[in-house]
Amino acid sequence: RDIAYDPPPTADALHVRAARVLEGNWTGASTVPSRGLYPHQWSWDSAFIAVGLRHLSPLRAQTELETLLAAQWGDGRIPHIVFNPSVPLDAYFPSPDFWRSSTAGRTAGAPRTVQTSGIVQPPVHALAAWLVHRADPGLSRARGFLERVHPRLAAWHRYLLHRRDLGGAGLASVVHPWEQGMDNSPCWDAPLARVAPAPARSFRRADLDHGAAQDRPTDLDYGRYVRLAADYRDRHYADGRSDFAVEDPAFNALLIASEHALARIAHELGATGTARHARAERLTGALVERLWDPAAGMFLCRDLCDGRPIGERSVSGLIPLLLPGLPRDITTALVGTLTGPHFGLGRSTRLVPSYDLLGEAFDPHRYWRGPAWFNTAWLVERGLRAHGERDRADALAEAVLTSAAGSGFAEYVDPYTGAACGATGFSWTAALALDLLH
Ligand code: 9YW
Repeated sequence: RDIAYDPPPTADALHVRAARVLEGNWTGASTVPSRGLYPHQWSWDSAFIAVGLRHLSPLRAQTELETLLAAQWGDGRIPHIVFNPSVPLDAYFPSPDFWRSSTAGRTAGAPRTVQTSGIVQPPVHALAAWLVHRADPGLSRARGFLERVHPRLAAWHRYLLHRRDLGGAGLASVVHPWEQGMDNSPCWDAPLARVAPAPARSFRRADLDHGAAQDRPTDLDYGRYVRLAADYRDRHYADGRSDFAVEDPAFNALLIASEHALARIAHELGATGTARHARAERLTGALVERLWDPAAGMFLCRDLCDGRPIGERSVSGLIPLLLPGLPRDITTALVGTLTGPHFGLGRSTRLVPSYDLLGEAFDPHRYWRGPAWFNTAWLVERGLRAHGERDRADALAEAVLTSAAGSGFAEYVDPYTGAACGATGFSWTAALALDLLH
């Protein structure tokens, strides 16, 4: 090895290392979140990945989103997983033979040629598509990228705003913890307690082959995830009454941010986009009306089964900071909560913990019950910047870069120490660090 021409990898700049992670996780048409743990295509992962990929290859970023959208169902839903047929069935649970999309999902219009899950994930896609377009508008126009994705993104939002308005107030609901993306958040403890778990012997968790059990959801959590997903499948993925139905602040804030992005996409394609911007503003009003909690100084989830707010503080309730149309008193309160004792940003923590530092269920290592994640940090960073909190945004961006690099692009980190948890070489960590470098 000639040191002058082949320096050791640790000496490489952050962007080279991040690019290498994304290169290694690219399958030819999309990117896996993590080679070992998550070997298929995940919906909101792909959106975040595209946001970073646009700096390396706008073409690959467009392809990432196009591959996902090609698996869209006839009713408009974008499935949370698109399965790679060349990966063995036992590499990930629940596998295609659990979801049975092409048969159980037929009435909802599941595709015939590709296998998918039947639940969804947060709608970050229109926002990602707009950012990807902006990275290289010439290429985007030459390929007709926005023309092709626009109708699919519009159908996706229509699905969420109609079939998933289970509370009747205009907001979209999630019917499974995996849909909101923060699987074992303490917010789900109370609503999940009503769900009879599937027996642990009835399935085999593949995630434990790759992750430490104490950093992952428990077997009891998994039993309930399996029960809810199997019941939904057995109802042929029809939307309506469900044992688990929650209005979540982050899910809806991302829908609103994406609605604004869709307005910009429509405008680029020659429409005015005014109606979409107006709808986004109406949804922002509904979000405040339904989920803002002045005493907590943040947004809370609402459990539709009993109609009550869920009294747990999750990072989800800070993500609406992303929205341009929030009243000033709310953004001020959100920044206060973010930097106060419950989340400690800039005081005891450098990245945003996923859950209340003072909460009874707080655990700095267990998945979405305390650790800091990079996608939520990226969203909060955008929110801070959008509302003029430049110094705080700069500090958070810097913390993302140092923690991403220092942890080997970990899936999540201890919010106090930045120590790596879960998988390393994680795609959205690399992608979003790349985005913050630009
Ligand atoms: C699962 C892929 C997904 C993320 C989720 C995260 C986890 C577990 O991994 O889900 O089996 O789907 O909670 O947000 O999209 O990275």
